[in-house]
Amino acid sequence: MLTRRIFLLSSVGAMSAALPLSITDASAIANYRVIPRAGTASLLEENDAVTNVWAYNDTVPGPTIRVQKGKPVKIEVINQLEQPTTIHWHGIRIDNSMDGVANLTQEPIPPGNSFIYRFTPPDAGTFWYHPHNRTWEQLARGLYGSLIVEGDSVSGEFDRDYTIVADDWRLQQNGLIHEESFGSLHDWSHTGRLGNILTLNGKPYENLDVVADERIRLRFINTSNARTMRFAIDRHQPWIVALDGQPVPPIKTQADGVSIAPAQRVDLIVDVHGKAGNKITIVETSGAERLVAGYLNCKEGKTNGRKSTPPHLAANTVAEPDLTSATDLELVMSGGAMHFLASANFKGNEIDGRTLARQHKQLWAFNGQAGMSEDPMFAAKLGETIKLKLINETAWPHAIHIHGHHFRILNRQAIQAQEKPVNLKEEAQSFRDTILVSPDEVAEIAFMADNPGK
Ligand SMILES: [Cu+2]
Repeated sequence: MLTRRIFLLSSVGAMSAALPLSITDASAIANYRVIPRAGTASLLEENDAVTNVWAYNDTVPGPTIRVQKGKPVKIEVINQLEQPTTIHWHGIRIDNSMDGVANLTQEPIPPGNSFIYRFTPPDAGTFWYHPHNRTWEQLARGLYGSLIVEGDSVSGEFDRDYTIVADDWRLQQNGLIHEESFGSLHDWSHTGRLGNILTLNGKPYENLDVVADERIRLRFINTSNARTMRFAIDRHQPWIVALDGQPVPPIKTQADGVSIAPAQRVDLIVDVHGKAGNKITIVETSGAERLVAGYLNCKEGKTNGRKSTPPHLAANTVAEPDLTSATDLELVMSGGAMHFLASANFKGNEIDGRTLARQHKQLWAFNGQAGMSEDPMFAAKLGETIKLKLINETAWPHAIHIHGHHFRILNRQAIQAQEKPVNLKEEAQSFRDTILVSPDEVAEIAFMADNPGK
């Protein structure tokens, strides 16, 4: 009964508890309060076990933060976890002090303490938020939510606007989160923490109401730790209209859908074909088996019956990199299973790979450096264009994300045959904040360093 949305790892069993979220409306500033704490969620099917989670405001995903482009936001975070935490606002080109990276841009928020984040989102689009302290655990336990910045479309352009937050959870047979594997060196040295249970918006099967002939916007967000997912709408060929919150000219998706690496977002426009009573499946197609993840349920209703290509979303103002004066840099990724590090620099000393793994839990290196370096790996002047060659010498795909900036992808080489192309055509026309670099791939990105900080 569970098999349709279970990834091939093992299986499990679940249910839910959602408290109202606290949003207070002030005059000019959008005010939110976000409380991370332990709770439960119904990730499995009716009458199955409840799952122990950590959640923002007791819901998985956390509350949708919906704000306006160019309008200030204030978000109070009250940490009711037993661990220090922070929140990172992924994809928001934000003041560095508000970026939420523990021990780099702020001290982590201790248990029982609070922190106020203030920012003014410069871009309209689909973003998300999550902890940036022990992310490998806090994210996997359920701490994430969507952050929608409005202002890229006019009202009435789409009949509905749905956000679909996709996650894979690693659950045991009894429905509880598999805790023993947190920090597992095996996961860390291979492809990361993969889950076995897929949820959309924290539900076993998401059900979204639509009317036949409607034009709907679906904002997909991949909040999993490590799994690149691929989504398709059965018998439909949607348009991609934005990647990582930045608009692209509408491009039809491939027949098997659209690929979304961890932390990436894809906005789709779907013109719904169907009759009242039809259930249109949302399928996950990255594996050998198509997993049914949810449904668009066709209802009776009036339609606008649009047939044309959808309009472009309104562009954001992102500084174009100046390739004529760019500084060329390289980021070489090494280590991990299959190509373990011979040695790397760690906290100022060259240490052999075996000791790095056993004593320091360090398995990977950027440019021969394991963990964070004392000094910056690179420095840029304000307004300087950086051309960064991402060289993946490992046997594993890596999603690389630049904070506080969006970049152009200039080129990609040597994609292995078994890897499906990651929306190459669309990527070439977009700014992104996260790029999936496949094993043995070299990808070149460029951005203007216009947002000071670490
Ligand atoms: Cu980010």
